[in-house]
Amino acid sequence: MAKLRLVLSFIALSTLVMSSTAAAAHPSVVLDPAGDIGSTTPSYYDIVKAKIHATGGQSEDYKAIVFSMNLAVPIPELSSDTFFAANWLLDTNSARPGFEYNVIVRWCTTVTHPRCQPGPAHWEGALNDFTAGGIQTYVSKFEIDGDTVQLWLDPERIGSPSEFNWQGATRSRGAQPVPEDDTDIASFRR
Ligand SMILES: [Ca+2]
Repeated sequence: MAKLRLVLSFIALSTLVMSSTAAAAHPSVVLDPAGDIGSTTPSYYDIVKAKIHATGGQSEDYKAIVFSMNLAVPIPELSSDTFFAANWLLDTNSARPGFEYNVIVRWCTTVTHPRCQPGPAHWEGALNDFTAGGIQTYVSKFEIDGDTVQLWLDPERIGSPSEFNWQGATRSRGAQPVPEDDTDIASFRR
């Protein structure tokens, strides 16, 4: 009887380990050095870590791909003439050159970025689809908390890829050709 209990608890433990692995769903993390930005660039543009992971693997209650970024310092209160963007550039189609999507969390006005939503300076989430001529749509679920920026995206909005390569970047101007900081290319699989 003692032996049977042991076997049963082993099965229970294995099940637990397996389900927690499934819930983790292959997070893709890339670390970036602090202090690798221009000397006059504020430190909140300095990426120290960027990550992509999937949620909803077990319950399917809310299935999302979560994009997050950690900056060297907390983002302070920003003025209306400041532009800040966290970008996650996605290469979902290796047969097509360049990135297919840009996932964006930004602080903007229509003055600092022509495609920003109208009104006073604000945070917004956006998705740029380069495969559709750069069509931009907005993303409603995002969060800025101190030095951390996060956005939750429905995978269907980027063609439900099971894997892709990606790169994190920060920008201080809309469509800034050379970002203030960027990460190495990483791979995500869900
Ligand atoms: Ca950095």
